[in-house]
Amino acid sequence: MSRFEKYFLMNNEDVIEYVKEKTDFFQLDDVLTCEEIGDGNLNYVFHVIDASGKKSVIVKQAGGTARISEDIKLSTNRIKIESNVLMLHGKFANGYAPEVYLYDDVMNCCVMEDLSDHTILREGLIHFNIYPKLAEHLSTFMVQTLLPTTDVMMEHKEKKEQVKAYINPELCEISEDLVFSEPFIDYNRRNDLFPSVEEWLKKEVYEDEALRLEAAKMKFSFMTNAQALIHGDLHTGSVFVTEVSTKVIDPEFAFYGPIGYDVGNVIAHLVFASVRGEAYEKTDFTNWAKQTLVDVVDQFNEKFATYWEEHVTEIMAKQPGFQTWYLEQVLADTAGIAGLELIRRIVGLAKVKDITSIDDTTKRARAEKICITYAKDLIKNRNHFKTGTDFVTALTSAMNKTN
Ligand code: SR1
Ligand code: MG
Repeated sequence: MSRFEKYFLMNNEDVIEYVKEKTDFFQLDDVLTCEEIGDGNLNYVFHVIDASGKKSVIVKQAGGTARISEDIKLSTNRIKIESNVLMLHGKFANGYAPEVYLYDDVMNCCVMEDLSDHTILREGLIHFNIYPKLAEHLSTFMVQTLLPTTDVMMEHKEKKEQVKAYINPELCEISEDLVFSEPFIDYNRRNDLFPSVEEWLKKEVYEDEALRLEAAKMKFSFMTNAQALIHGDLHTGSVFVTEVSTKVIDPEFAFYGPIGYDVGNVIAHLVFASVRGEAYEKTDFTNWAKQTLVDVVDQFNEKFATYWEEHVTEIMAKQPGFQTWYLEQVLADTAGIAGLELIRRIVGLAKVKDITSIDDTTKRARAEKICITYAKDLIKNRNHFKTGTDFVTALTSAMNKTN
C-alpha cells in the first residue's frame, strides 16, 4: 500500500518518494534532491530537481496551521482552490500562470511547473530591479482573468454555481480580520507598531473614527459583492518575473469578490516599492515604480473597456453608460482596497519586507508615515481616483508633505 493514501505533512525525503510514485515526470532510478523553499505565511513549498539539473518541479503542500502563526488553524483543502484557479488562469490568460501537473486531494498538495528561472517580484523590487513589461502583463492578466467570471459575461446560473464552488470561508476570514478589522481595532492583539511611529500610528489609524467607518463599509462589500473570481492575494510576493515574463502564483485566497480587491493589491505593493525606492534615493527605480503604477491603472482601464465591448453578453450591461458606471465602481474599490492594504501591512501581523528591511530607523518611520497618509486619502476619497495620474499625484503629494 502506498504511504500517500493518508494525509501527513511531508519532509524533503517524503517529497522525493512522492514525485517518483505519483508523477511521470521522474524515473524511479533518478537521483533527486529536494529543498523546502517556502517563504510565504501559510504553506510548504518544495523544489525537486534531478541530478542533471534538467528536470524539476515544485510541490506545494498545505499544513493544518498557518506557518506565520500556529494559532491560525486551517483546513488543508485550500490547495484544491489554488490548483483549480491556477488551471483556470492558464486558460483565461495563457502564459501568465504556472502549469499544474497534479492535484492530490489526499495529501493536499499539488505538483506544478518550476519557475526557478524567474524571480519573486518583491525580491526583485527590493533590489531595485526594473521590469519593463510589468504593467502591460499585470493589466492584461487582471482583465483576462476577472472580466470573464463576472455576470457581464458569464451565464448567470453557471456563475452562481461557480460562486458556490469557490466559497473559501477560512481564507476569507483571514482577510476579513487582517485587512478590514484588526488594523483599526486590535482585538486579537496581533498588531505590531514600529516603535518610533507608534503614537503617531495610534492617533492616525486607531483614533480616526471616520476612517474606521469607511473600512467597515468596504469590509461588507468584500463579504457580499460576488463580482468576479478574484485572485484574493495579488501582492508582489504572488508574482514571478523575468524581464520578459510574468507569472501569477498562489491564488489560494481566491473566491468571488470585488474586482478592485485584486487591482488595489497590485497598486498598494507598487506603492511599497516606490516608497522604498525613495527612502534609498534610487531615483530611476522610484520613477519607474510610480510610472508602472500609472500604467497599471490606465492600461487596466483601456483593456477593460475593450474586453467588455468584445465579450459582453448580459443584455442590460449593453446599455450605454453602464460600462463606465461599472468601471468607476471598480476603480473606487481599487483605491479603497489599496489604502486598506497599505495600512494593514504597516500596522498588522503580516508585514512587507519592502518596508521592514529599510534599516535606517528615521527613513523607515518616514516611509510608514507616507504609506498611511496616502492610504487615508485613498480610502476617504476613493470615488475621486479614476486615472493613473490621480493615483500617482496623491502619492507624490503624500511624499512631499511627510517629514
Ligand atoms: C495568516 S496569512 C497572512 C497573510 O499572508 C497571505 O499572503 C495573505 O496576504 C495573508 O493576509
Ligand atoms: Mg500567498
